[in-house]
Amino acid sequence: MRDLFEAQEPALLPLAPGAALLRGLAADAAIALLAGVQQVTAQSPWRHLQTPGGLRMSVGMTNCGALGWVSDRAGYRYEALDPLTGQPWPAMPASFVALAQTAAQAAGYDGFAPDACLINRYAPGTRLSLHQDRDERDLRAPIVSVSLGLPAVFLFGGPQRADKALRLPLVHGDVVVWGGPSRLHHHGVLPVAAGEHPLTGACRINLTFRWAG
Ligand SMILES: O=C(O)CCC(=O)C(=O)O
Ligand SMILES: [Mn+2]
Repeated sequence: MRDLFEAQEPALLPLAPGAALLRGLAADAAIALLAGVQQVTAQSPWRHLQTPGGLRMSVGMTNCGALGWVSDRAGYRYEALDPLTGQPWPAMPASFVALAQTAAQAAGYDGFAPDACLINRYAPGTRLSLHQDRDERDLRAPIVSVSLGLPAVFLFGGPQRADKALRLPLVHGDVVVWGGPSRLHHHGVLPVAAGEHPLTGACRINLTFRWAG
C-alpha cells in the first residue's frame, strides 16, 4: 500500500504561466495512438528533413492533419501536401484529436482544434536542440506535446534562448502543454538514452499538436 506520507506528484505540474506537464495523461491511449502512428507512416513514411542550411535532421519526422511541418533549403513552413508523396498528409486519427483536446482542456485551453500533428521519432543518441515553435500563422492556440516509448529529458526554457531551462524527465504517456504567455518559450530534447520500450522498441515517439492556422 502507498505510504500515507509518501509525496505523490500531482497529475498537473505547472511549469510556467500557461505551461503544464500532465503526467501520464496519454498512458491509457498509448496503444491507440501508436496504432495511429503506424497508419500515418504507412501513407507518409518517416523521413529525415534537411535544415535550411542543408544539414540532415537526426529526428525522423512525418505529419498528419490538414497541414504538415516541413523543412528544406527554402526554410521552415507548413504544407498541405506531403512533399515525399505529393499527396495530402494522412488525416489525423480520431484518437489523436481526442487526446490533444483533453490535454489542452486540462491545461486550461478550451476549444483546441489542431490542424497539424508533427510526429517525431528519436533513435537513441538523437536530440532536438533548443528552439521555438513559431512557424504557425496564429499563436493563440497552445502546443500539445505527447511522449511515447523511451524516456527523455525535455528542456523547457523561456522567451530568450539563453534563459535557464527546466530539465524535465518525460516518460511514456506524459504530455506537456504550453501556450499563452509561454507559447514562444524555447524547448528541446537531450540525447535519448539507449533502451527498449515494450511498445515502441528502441525509440521515443513524440506527437506535437499545433494549430498552424
Ligand atoms: O520531442 C519533443 O518532446 C519535442 C518536439 C518539438 O519540440 C517539436 O517537434 O517542435
Ligand atoms: Mn518544438
